[in-house]
Amino acid sequence: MRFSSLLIILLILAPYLKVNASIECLGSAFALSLIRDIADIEGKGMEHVLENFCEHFPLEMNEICTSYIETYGGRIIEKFNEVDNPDIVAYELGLCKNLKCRLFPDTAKDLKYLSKNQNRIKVEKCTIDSFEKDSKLKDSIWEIIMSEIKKITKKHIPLVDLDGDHFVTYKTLRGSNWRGRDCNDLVANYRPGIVPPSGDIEMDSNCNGIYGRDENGVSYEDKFCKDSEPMGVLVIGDSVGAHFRVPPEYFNAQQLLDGALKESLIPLLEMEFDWPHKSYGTGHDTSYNKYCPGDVKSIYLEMRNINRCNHRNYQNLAVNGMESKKIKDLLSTTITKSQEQEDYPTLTILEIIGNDICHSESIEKFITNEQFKTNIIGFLDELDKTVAPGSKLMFIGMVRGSILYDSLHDNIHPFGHNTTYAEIYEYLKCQDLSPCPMWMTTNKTVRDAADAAGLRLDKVYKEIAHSYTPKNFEIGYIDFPLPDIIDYVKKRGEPVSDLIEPVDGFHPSQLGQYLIAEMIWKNINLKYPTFIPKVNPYNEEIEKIFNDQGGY
Ligand SMILES: *[C@@H]1O[C@H](CO)[C@@H](O)[C@H](O)[C@H]1NC(C)=O
Ligand SMILES: *[C@@H]1O[C@H](CO)[C@@H](O)[C@H](O)[C@H]1NC(C)=O
Ligand SMILES: [Ca+2]
Ligand SMILES: [Ca+2]
Repeated sequence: MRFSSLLIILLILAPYLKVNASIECLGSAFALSLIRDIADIEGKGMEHVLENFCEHFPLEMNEICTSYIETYGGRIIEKFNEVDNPDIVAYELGLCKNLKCRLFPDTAKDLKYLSKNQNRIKVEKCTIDSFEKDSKLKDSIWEIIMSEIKKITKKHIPLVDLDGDHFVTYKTLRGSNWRGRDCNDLVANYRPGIVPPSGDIEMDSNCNGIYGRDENGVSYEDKFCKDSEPMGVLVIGDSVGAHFRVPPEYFNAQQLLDGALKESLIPLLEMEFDWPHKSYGTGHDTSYNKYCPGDVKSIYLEMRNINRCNHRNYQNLAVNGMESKKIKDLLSTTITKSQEQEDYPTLTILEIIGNDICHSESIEKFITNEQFKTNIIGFLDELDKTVAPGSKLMFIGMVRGSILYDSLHDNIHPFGHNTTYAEIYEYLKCQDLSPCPMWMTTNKTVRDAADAAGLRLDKVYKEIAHSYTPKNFEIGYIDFPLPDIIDYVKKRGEPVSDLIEPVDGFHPSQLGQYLIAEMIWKNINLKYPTFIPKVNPYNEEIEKIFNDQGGY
């Protein structure tokens, strides 16, 4: 049996949204549905469920959870005696301001209740800003969680960074899962990506694990790396680049009771629900993780295969919801080229495949070519001041997002209750909470118009790639390889839905990420062979002497 989780929708939407009345309503309806489902499974009554409910959440959330249950518990039990539908209970508790947007079907009991109370119950759409706190609670659970997420994610740089070089020794909180692990967190210029100032004879300065000298006194950095054309990978992107994923385990009763939420929620919050260490751009963590299983392949790993001197030279600056007008700011969170510090060149991937289109108010108001061009050029000007000479930049085109609807609309969402993706998309739109109303919609006119806008912006990229002449890098363009990877899984007889994250019905899955890496790498080699440095003939020797080069 499957059921929903209290935080689930919040989790999906947190990176995109402000706290408002809709999210309170949505979260409450899901929470109530969870309570009802547990009661069904356990058969010990609602009171028993409420008493133990907060145990399923991380300790850090115990206080908030308990105060919620104390405030609403009695009324929840009372209302569930009268109706079955969580939407109606949430409304009657004052957590939803109207009953227009409905996720759950009515039973006969619900219909009778609705007709009896029809004069009182409002069904018109509420306005977004009519959010009112329950006076009995200090803050709403949503506000607290959102403010925690904001604290962590505001600047997208590591939380504690002793030398302020943006590279650190812990993994989460924008740490080494995002940018290669620092090998000296006390010296600002010792970090991944630098040209070692004195051959790393004494110690490793660029964190690639290569240092010391051979029996003839020649520095290993000089011998193995100096003339090997080292190159780092920099990902400037959106939630696809960051690899956003909410584990579907959160919807499974047994796994939830086994502690799925309890053990994974806090670390995942610290990661902004992203998995950059398993992403197509900067993936490097090939260890098994039950909350994100599947093989890892990435542009970084390919660059490291070519040349082991590139070990740990990756930076993932992608941010969920990123769009063209904000990409320039991302560069301020990376290292800047300075006179004293020479860096190796970088292969930058610019991948913002849809938020410029998703966030449009209507199909008449898509971003114009001129605006998009201004945004991209603004970024390029900044990039030219940031990367070392000899760098490369690869534009990745826009997604034709209608493929999401075409592949998923009739499938049942992991949330269960016989709810299809099409119904979830429409429900989110009704609540004004859809992360991408232009593609997550049953309206084909809108989906097609969004595809056309993407095609138009791809042309702008191509034009810029031709006409813009930076000092420090060359520009290439390749399409977002979704059609290629769809072909690939179809040929293997697998469902296209395997490529998409089950919970949000929107982002590429681990398999999707893997195949995106494979296709992007293939296409760069095919169309821009000069962008890829040569293979380092010393790779085997490096491996022999330095093993895993310090790992990650
Ligand atoms: C699920 O919904 C469909 C369409 O509304 C219906 O035909 C089907 O019987 C439902 N299945 C279950 C198990 O409720
Ligand atoms: C679909 O969207 C278009 C454009 O916004 C609109 O004109 C049309 O009425 C919509 N169709 C439906 C069935 O809602
Ligand atoms: Ca540091
Ligand atoms: Ca080194």
